[in-house]
Amino acid sequence: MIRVGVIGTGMIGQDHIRRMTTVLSGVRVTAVTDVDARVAAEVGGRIGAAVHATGAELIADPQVDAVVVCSWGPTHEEYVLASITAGKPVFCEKPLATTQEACLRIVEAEVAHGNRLVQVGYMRRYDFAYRQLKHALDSGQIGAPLLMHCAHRNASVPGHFQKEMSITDSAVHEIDMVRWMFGEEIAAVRVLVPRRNRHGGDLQDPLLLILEMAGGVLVDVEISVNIRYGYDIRGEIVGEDGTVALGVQNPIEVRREGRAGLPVPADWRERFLQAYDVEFQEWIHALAGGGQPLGPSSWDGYAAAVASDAGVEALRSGGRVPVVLAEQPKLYVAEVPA
Ligand code: NAD
Ligand code: ISE
Repeated sequence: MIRVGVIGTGMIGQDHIRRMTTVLSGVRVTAVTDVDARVAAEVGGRIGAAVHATGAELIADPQVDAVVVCSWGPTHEEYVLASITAGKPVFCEKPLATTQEACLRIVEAEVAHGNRLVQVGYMRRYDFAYRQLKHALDSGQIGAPLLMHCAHRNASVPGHFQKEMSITDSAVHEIDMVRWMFGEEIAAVRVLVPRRNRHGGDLQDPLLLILEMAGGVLVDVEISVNIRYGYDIRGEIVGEDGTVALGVQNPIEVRREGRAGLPVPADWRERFLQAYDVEFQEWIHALAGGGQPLGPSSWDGYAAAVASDAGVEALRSGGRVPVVLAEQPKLYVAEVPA
């Protein structure tokens, strides 16, 4: 039984606590903390977990074997580094940290530790449909890939969402996904800016990212954060001999009042429900018996941060921004990209 402490009991923190408490096996949430002490006490009380005043206290708790970080992005570095110092495995929600420099400090700390402790929450790698897409690509049935078209549409975003976050918070999922899908790094990023959606207030919404893969595949990503009708994630790969796309995700069709329709998920919790379950169950299995995490690593978190920083720079400059990575430490060589 892996005993987990959760830092940050907001939206995704509570969702991961629910799955670790009521869905998955081999895991127990023994401690929680949040800067909002009221919400931490409420969540901890509900599941009978210890409620700590700080993340540092939670990481030091002998009843915590592994840490899950679900607080805001700018706080991730501190908690991931503290977990590495304590020698405890840490699952960190994306992004690993909000700057590439911070991600590199995490990589260096893990390399100094000597073995993998960190996994980053890039859950699309665990989604059944994305796994099928990758399987179809790898089997060669559509031939060599040329292009990928993606759309990442959020119904709405919170008031504190800033225009760069369309890249650093949302498109970062496609950035990680394409590295995994094509098994190669992103070479450069461009951002095109269409007419602004009137529902987006001051946000520049939507955006179109163009990712150039090292091998020449071009990926376009529409990022919309005020699409209103629901949460819609799309992907289609164009190959020399055919195409393969994410299919319709919903298992039911509703017919009423002369129309047939497919319900659209409200948000990421609904669309990626099973992906998060698989992601966490595989993480727990990997840790059981003292093993290392096998999912997205701190190197993946760093590589995604470099490409997302390039995207932010491309948004500001309007130009093509190359993605230049540090030398990859041996610790990660065998596994990245898959
Ligand atoms: P949220 O605002 O609902 O929750 C974050 C919680 O962290 C809040 O309760 C806040 O009080 C707490 N917090 C902030 N600073 C803290 C600190 N220093 N120590 C302890 N607690 C602190 O946000 P959310 O939507 O749950 O997002 C949290 C993280 O999860 C973000 O990094 C976000 O990018 C990521 N996320 C990932 C996915 C995914 O699909 N993988 C989806 C949503 C969010
Ligand atoms: C959110 O933080 C997530 O990670 C979701 O998966 C993503 O779709 C959304 O755009 C982000 O804001």
